[in-house]
Amino acid sequence: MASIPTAELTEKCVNTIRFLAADAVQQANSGHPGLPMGCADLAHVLWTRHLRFNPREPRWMDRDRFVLSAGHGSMLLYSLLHLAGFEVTLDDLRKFRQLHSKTPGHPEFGHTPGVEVTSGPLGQGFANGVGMALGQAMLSARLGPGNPIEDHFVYAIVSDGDLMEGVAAEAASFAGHDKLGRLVYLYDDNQVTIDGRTSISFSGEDVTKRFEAYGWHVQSVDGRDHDGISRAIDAARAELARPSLVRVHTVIGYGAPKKQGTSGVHGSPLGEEELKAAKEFLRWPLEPRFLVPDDVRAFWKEVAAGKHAAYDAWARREKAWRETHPEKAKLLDAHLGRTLPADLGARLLEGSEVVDSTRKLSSAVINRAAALVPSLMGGSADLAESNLTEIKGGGSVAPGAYVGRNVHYGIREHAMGAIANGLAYDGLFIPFCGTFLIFSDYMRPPVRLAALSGLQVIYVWTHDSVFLGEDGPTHQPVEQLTALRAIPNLHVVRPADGLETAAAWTHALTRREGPTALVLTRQKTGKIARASSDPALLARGGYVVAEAPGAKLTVVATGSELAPAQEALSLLAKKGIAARLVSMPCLACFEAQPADYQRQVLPSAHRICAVEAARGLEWWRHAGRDGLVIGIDRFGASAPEKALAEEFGLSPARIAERIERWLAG
Ligand SMILES: Cc1ncc(C[n+]2csc(CCOP(=O)(O)OP(=O)(O)O)c2C)c(N)n1
Repeated sequence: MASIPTAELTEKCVNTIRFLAADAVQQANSGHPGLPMGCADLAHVLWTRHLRFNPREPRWMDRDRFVLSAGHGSMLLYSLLHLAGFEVTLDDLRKFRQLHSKTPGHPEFGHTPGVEVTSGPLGQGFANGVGMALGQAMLSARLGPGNPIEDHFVYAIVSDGDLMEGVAAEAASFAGHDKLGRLVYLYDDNQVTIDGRTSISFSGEDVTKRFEAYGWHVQSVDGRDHDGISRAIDAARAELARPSLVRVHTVIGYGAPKKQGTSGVHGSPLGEEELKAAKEFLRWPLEPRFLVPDDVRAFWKEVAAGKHAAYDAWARREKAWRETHPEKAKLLDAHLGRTLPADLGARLLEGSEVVDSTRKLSSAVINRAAALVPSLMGGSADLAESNLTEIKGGGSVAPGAYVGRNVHYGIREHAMGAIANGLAYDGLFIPFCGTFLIFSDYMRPPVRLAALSGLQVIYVWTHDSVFLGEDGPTHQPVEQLTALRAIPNLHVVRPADGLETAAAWTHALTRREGPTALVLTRQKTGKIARASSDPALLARGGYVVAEAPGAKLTVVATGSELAPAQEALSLLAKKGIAARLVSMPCLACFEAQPADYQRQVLPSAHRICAVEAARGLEWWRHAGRDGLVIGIDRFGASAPEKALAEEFGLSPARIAERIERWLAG
């Protein structure tokens, strides 16, 4: 570690962070200078005295994770990355918030070296960090003492907004229950948000008592007291049985004489006059902008040298550990690579000819996959019994005992999604998580972020239509499929039978560049008579199940509607109406196919009808103006499955009737 610099140099280092941020926001004429200016002290202490990182190897497996949950303060992170020697240049800082720059408005994972998570939607980063700490605890438990990922901590800067969001409450409750002691969260307790002081909306609760009640270890410290901050971090790290929150009392926009401590430093530049006044107040040269004084550079060089030495020592320990633990080393590599067997698809297909609900068929696939993929881990939001997500024999993750493969998220869908993202950001596990499809609405923010950030997360969403039956419209998804398919880079897969369920899981396990949602039935689905069960065909997202000579009509269906659609086509055939049947378990995968394949499946000369027990707006772009979408455009009803099929016109006879009427009209 670097020696602690003189008070004068320390002040210079902190002001460097402040004014890199303020200058960048001024230049971009947009952004938030307040948080970086207020948090510069605590960030300086954390990054120079505590955080383990290696700019030459930003993804070093045992680095400390740093999450800027309050992503609007992104210039704080970019300034630190620059000073610490990550591939973020002064020029990159000058291009803050510009098109294709490395320094977008909010941190984006995969875009800037050293950025651990995409943050900005408040509360998400808080919960992501919990996922990272969970992953660390789980993998470390599997590898045993002395392993090469056992030392790191997850640090975050969280703000008033983060703590007001419900997702943070869910995640904090989960972390407290599971005793995730390697979490060290620094709360930027500045009592200001956009609309003014927190007294207008956040005064009724005592954050310290709330977090203590969750089972956290809570401390308070002055935001300009470097030694105090450092001691609080030491104490937080020493408390391994409880997550830690350090309330750091800061002044937002510190140094800006007129605006500090007010929401005026939020969401817009200081302005030339106030920027000048701030520089004068803190005795900082007015020019040049983006100034990094030589002695500050030299200090950070020394810091980096200390970090590199720590890394080198770790690398030697890792090498020795690998030699003495060859089996564990293999397991570690299977996690690091999220390794899959070459014949995964074929192995998952075994036994897939059984007819059952797709959730039950999925359960069988999960358990086959779990035996083949060590990094696969599961969990559900208190619906494992209904989602059938349990990895049998995998054991439960419990407070202080992390070796299991099944996480009990409790009834915390929002945090579950965000924790799964944390696991996926780290890339040490392939997490899947389950709930009812209707409650995907409770998970939507992290699902969107998983898609945006290209994370491999698998959602097991069961009870996927009105056909879940008697629970009625509160539990019956109608518009969810349409809404989910609108999220770019989310693959929504709704398999029809065992074969498609196995193929769906193969897709989800193989696909690394984004999340995959498996949408599964509660009820048994019918048997499909198919021309081919070639896995390569299934992987195309949409394919012809049955041709019909001379047909001018193609009927597309998904999931539980495929079998009744096939029956409906038999009824129509008896009346001399020939129609081809197409299954389209994954619309996004199909739309990524070459145009000629798409035309082969949905010929332009054909009339197109889509059948799906859902809102179905997206099917119109394939059905066209003279097409037909047999879907559901109102909320469901509480009734047995059969009655619902009649009521919503989705029994084979009603489907046939509707198609006939449409053709006649
Ligand atoms: C979920 C969500 N809602 C709203 C916003 C818009 N927003 C950005 S910053 C902010 C308030 C910030 O207050 P605080 O978290 O205390 O940060 P500070 O004022 O300390 O910078 C809001 C509402 C957001 N980013 N995320």
